[in-house]
Amino acid sequence: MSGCGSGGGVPTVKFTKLFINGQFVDSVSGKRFETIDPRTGDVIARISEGTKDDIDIAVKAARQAFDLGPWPRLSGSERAKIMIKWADLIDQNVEELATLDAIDGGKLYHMCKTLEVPLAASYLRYYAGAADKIHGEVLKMSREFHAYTLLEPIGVVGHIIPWNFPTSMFFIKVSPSLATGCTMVLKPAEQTPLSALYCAHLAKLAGIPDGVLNIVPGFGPTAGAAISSHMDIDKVSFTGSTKTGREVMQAAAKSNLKQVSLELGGKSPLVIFDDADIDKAAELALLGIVFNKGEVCVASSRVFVQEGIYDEFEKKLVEKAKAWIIGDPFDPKVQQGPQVDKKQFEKILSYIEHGKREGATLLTGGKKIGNEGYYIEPTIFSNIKEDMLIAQEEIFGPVMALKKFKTVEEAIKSANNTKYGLAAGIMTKNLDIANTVSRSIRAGTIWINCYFNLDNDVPFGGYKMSGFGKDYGLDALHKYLQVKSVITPIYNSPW
Ligand code: TXE
Repeated sequence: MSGCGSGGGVPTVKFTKLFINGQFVDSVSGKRFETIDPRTGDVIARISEGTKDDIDIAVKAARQAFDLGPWPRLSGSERAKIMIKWADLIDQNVEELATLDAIDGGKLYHMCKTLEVPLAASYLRYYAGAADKIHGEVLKMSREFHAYTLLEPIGVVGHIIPWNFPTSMFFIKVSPSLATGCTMVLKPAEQTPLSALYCAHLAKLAGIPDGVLNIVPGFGPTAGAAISSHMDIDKVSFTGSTKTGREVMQAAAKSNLKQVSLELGGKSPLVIFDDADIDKAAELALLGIVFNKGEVCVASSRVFVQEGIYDEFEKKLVEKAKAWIIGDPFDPKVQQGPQVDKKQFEKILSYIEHGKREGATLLTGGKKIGNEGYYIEPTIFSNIKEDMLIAQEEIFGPVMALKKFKTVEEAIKSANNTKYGLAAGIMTKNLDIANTVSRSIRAGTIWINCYFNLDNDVPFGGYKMSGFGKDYGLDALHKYLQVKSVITPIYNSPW
């Protein structure tokens, strides 16, 4: 580790203030909040706390930058040049950013350094590549008129993001909105504000004009709610819980009817058929629930296994879960760090207690580890009933609900037995089953014989109560664009 100056201890944090109009500034109230190291519960830094007054100032800066500033008026390729410079700076600062996310969010340092932070830079480059290819259509009208459409940036965007993937989530929101020429105010989650502020510093170095990107750390009911109810924000792009997503949408409706896109929770099924490779299936099922300590919206928290391989699968899954290495996320041997904070830690433990009380069989795990920090064992429940809380609610921790099934029809019914529809996995070598099941599950992403694989070009987002509006891919650009139709007569018409 380097840069932030940590050897796994508490780093010196360079940026702790709000970033508004290109400057790091104190909040209007002067208040600060503590961000916590989940390995120990110790304070890492005290961060300026943004509230409604700060959001108002940030929105003014973003509005000015949109109405009068260069960003929306630059050509796509000029915007792209600056975005690519920012991506290069992300790559050059990969260790600092990985350190900040690891210490702030309990995430594996090595995973952040080799995967998440480089992916963040790749989002910037992907959307930089799209910035000069955003155009409308020429339309043929029925009479002697012709029309064309312009795709215009929607204006000032409010991004509200969660804590589970702080750097990559930041860029999956910011990159397409920058490419379209929007300006923005982003509120990082209160648990993980450090990397967002560091990225703001790099944005300034890259040449993102003042006011285009404003970062206001703070809490949901104050700073977050001020974004969703603001009269001068044109669009809110939110990732977080279904409960808060509903509040964001209500606030948008009650204020200026700003457009809303929501990427919300999930209870994603992984369905494993008799012909699947049992070893691979057990490995994938475990990874599906313990990757990033289960703090993943697409975690495979419900696993359905066909009866012919169930017993062997269960045995292998439990063996693998017992061998999973939990500990300090800076240790390269460790596979799972602490949960993000005390609130999530207690929430997960209470779901585990609920599962036991409801009568599910605890196959392995179920306990916290040690007396310091927020570590939880990979936990697997079998013999679940589908109406149990642990089979219905998003736990957002390393807790799996496992169930045996007999037929394809039963598997489809079980997979769809949830209010969510974010993702699903299928494991089979049978093409007919793969095709039938992938078309029958109501979810935005289906993985066949793989899990978690996302890519820049592949749209991602929910069905049902997992939200609407896609991140990733060219689809994401359309969240930040609006279509204007321009109509003109071909020759001088009397009307
Ligand atoms: O989420 P919130 P929390 C799920 C997961 C987790 C649960 C609670 O199940 O256990 O949500 O986590 C901001 N107006 N997911 O409490 O509240 C908040 O400050 C506007 C799934 O952290 O949704 C943060 O920036 N904003 C998810 C962001 O919303 C508000 C990722 C997310 O917080 C607000 C995270 C309000 N009234 C949690 N209240 C996923 N889809 O990946 C809070 N916020």
